[in-house]
Amino acid sequence: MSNEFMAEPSDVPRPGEEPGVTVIERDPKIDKKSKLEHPRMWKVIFLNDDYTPMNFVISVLVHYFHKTEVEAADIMLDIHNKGKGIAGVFTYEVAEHKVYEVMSTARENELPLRVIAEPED
Ligand code: TYC
Repeated sequence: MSNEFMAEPSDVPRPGEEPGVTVIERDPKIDKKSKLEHPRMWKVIFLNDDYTPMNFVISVLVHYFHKTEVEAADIMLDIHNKGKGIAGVFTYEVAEHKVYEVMSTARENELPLRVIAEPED
């Protein structure tokens, strides 16, 4: 249905054709999910091994990841039972720093604990 008040497609100014209007084209890479608006987050993942004492892992989770003793024990047991587990999710810089801190502490104590950072999907 059309009447005299309805614009024909050819009457509708296309973006950028209105006088005095400048359309800034949207970069499809800079949409709502873009890295600019939502920086990718990184999971800090502890890997299990046979030698690092359980108490050491718990204190690292309490000290560097601000877990309670109970939360830390749960996470540690999950890692122990499943092979790996997530200690937290952070921006790249923070995740990188956490990995560095934990690995340094582990090596100072001559322990083989491994911690990695992986991007979230
Ligand atoms: N499996 C270790 C033990 O039995 C404990 C452990 C837990 C080690 C988590 C590493 O990331 C780790 N002592």
